[in-house]
Amino acid sequence: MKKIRSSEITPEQIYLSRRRFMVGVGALAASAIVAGCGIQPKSTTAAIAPTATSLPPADPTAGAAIAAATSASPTAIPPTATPSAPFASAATDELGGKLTPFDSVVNYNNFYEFTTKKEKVAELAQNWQTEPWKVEVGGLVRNPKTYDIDDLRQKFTQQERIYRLRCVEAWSMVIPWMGFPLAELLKDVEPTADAKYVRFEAIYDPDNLPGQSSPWYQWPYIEGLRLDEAMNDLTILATGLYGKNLLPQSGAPVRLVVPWKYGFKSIKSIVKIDLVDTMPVSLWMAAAPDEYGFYANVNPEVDHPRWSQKSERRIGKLGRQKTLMFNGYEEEVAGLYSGMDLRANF
Ligand SMILES: Nc1nc2c(c(=O)[nH]1)N[C@H]1C(S)=C(S)[C@@H](COP(=O)(O)O)O[C@H]1N2
Ligand SMILES: [Mo]
Repeated sequence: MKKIRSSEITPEQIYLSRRRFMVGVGALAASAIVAGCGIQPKSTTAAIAPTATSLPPADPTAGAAIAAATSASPTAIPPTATPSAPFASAATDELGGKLTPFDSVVNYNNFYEFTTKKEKVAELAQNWQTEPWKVEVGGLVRNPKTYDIDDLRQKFTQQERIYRLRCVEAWSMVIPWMGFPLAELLKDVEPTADAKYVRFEAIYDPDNLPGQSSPWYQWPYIEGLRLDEAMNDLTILATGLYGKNLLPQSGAPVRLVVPWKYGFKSIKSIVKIDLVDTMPVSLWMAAAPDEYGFYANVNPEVDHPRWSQKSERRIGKLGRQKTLMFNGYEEEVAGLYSGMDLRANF
């Protein structure tokens, strides 16, 4: 299916504003117009269901995780956590994908610091204390800084952006995030000319994070981006979703969101960000280097060694839909990879 450029089908005003953070009712009403154009990707009948999770083959819980993935409706929603009013039913992403219901977003999670069972994360994480919280930003910068979570919320204007999240396990959601461009934080610390990559480190707290007793992974969770990827306008640090601060299961109090890459790049509960000159080794690269590369760009043409990446299951919808190159963000990010072999650099 040829992707219809949103510039062809949306009023100019929406086109121009669609990549900005959207705040409040006006912006969401505007997105509803896009939904009316009916440009949601068609589902495909030739879908190949993944037969395993992203876990390294040795992990004994892999089968259980995929069984859980297909089972019943979510539970354990904290009563105080209902979404705020502007997020009424009609909002969509720019390709017409409906928002994934809040209850699903906060009850179907990958957060291996707690458990590999997606339906159990919310319950296990519900009393985890994520404040006070500090994020240390340093490495190859002129101006290293430690930010309190409140600094991050106040110094950088918090706005909203609706993104698709595509897990490497071939399921996806549409989530209205709240946050700010990572580029703003990086400019604040002033990377030196030697800085080529950004390395992210999540919290290490084995007393309170039961999954960190698992010998299958090297904790803490680490991720990385090339500096130009990190500076891209789509890359955000998220502090909330559905207009509320992040709940623990979503990576409170601050996480990365890189919408054109598989979900595992979007590291949760970050405590440290370093500018570095060599490519960081992520937790997933260390765990299974043949299955998880550094780039992890969503790419329907490059299968996972154990399953197809051509289609995906949108949480809350029946059937499957085609996976789009760079998760649908090709216009914005393809230029970052021109001349690169995306099979070799998977
Ligand atoms: N610290 C940390 N971050 C993480 C993970 C994790 O296990 N630990 N899982 C990743 C994976 S595989 C996905 S798909 C997304 C899931 O985000 P969500 O639960 O908010 O949908 O978080 C990513 N970030
Ligand atoms: Mo994932």
